[in-house]
Amino acid sequence: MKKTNLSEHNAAEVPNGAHYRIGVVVAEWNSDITNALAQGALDTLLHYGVAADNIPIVHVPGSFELTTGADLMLKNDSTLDAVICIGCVIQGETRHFDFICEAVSQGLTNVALKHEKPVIFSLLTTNDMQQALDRAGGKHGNKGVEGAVTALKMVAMQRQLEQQKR
Ligand code: RBF
Repeated sequence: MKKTNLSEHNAAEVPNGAHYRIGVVVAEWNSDITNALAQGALDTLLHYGVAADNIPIVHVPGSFELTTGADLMLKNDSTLDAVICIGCVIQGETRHFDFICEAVSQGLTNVALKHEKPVIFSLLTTNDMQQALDRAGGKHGNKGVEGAVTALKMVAMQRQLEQQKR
């Protein structure tokens, strides 16, 4: 599947989230972008039936801290089914781009494996601010929407596997 728009998805394939509890960690760096991504994720989770009370949200200073934020959320709330991590790193504006992107992608993978829960990478890694705007509700959709749909699908997948366990 190749998508041209991050918000694009087949609603019929998205599980109902009425009994799911999904945390969201939002980085404050580039907050105009990350708040738009968080709103996209929140609206999508609500749309697919997740109760507002079952969407705890925490903020961390920057994308580098998403790993710790996700780890602490999962450690302190065993009822969480998944965590969506939202950030925006812009290459033209940071020499740390490669370090941060590498650390976050590796870090979130480790957190997911440690807690055995889906941890979703909703991190925009763009060359410039315009590319970020295009993916935070602009012409390429909203990566927060994609993250929410991914979380719902992953929780359903995990529950299905657990039910079929033998
Ligand atoms: N955090 C982001 O989420 N996006 C960025 O584009 C970003 N650029 C940074 C550039 C520099 C030079 C530094 C020092 C930090 C940057 N951070 C950024 C913050 C980083 O994720 C983290 O919060 C801080 O390094 C503190 O650990």
